[in-house]
Amino acid sequence: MKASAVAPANIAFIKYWGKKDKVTRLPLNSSISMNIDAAHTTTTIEFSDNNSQDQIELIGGQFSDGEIKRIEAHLDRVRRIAKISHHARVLTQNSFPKSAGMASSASGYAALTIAASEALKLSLSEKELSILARLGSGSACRSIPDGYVYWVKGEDSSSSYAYSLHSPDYWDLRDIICIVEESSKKVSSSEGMDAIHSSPFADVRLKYVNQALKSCVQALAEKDISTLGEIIEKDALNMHAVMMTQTPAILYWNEQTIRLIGLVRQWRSEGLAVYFTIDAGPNIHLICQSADEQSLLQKLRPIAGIRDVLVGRPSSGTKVTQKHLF
Ligand code: 2P0
Repeated sequence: MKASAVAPANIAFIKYWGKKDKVTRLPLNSSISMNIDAAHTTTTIEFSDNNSQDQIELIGGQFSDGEIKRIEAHLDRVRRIAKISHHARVLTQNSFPKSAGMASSASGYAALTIAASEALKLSLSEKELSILARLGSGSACRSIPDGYVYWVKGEDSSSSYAYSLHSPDYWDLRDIICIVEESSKKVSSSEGMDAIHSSPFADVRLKYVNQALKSCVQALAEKDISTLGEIIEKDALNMHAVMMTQTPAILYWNEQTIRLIGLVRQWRSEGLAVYFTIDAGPNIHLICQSADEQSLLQKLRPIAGIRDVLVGRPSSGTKVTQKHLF
């Protein structure tokens, strides 16, 4: 009853912000993302009747008590499906340091879901695995299928899951992640998105997003970088406008974030097809085609205030691995 899995992080082109149901993490809107290889999580799990309690550890870091409780609740979901009561030993490693300010819940819950299902030989379909991962963390459902992914919001828990729109080698896009702050975020995305309806713009976002999803699917189908890039930027700004106008207001950006937004616009006016997106933190993701990667990296090199740069390539989804962490 032991298995390991490797899961990619994902970057959303159309964002998930807000839940219809907190318990089942049913989103208010569908979302679209790309799995990225630069940031991934490996998890090994072993269920055994020798364990008197779950033992959950992070290599090179420490889970908070709240994080441990949330992981145990996810193990309980898997145990209920398998109809067992064995406790588990779980060891997890992120390819990126916690200090990189990267979200790890998507890759974390995707890896945990696939490793646990494999260890218990649950024989779940990709759709069922995506649903199960979603119950751990919403965005984790998008890290299960390969490449470019659509998370359909669904009507209820059994119809809200993610599927692959395109394989990772369909289009060689890049997500150049500029780390501008290394501390973890002040307001967690779970906490932040629960207050979405306190923004007067929440309903405006939820109306606009349906057309944005359609346009994004079409731009991906046509491999149209300028249309796709504009949709990605517009959606990030739309989501941040909601965040900034919630009560309490959330401003995830810092001065480097704003500086880089300006530079992206300048570089674009000079002919470089680069676009930005920003998640629930100050780090900025630059989206471009592989042919522009080197010129972009060269432009980023002299900029003070960027602590680290990760180059994300499109990746497959979560896979079982034979490389166990213990
Ligand atoms: C996204 N985020 O679509 C958006 C953009 C953050 C900003 O999905 O409460 O950690 O675990 O379901 O999955 C982060 O949200 O939230 C997220 P929970 P999650 O990538």
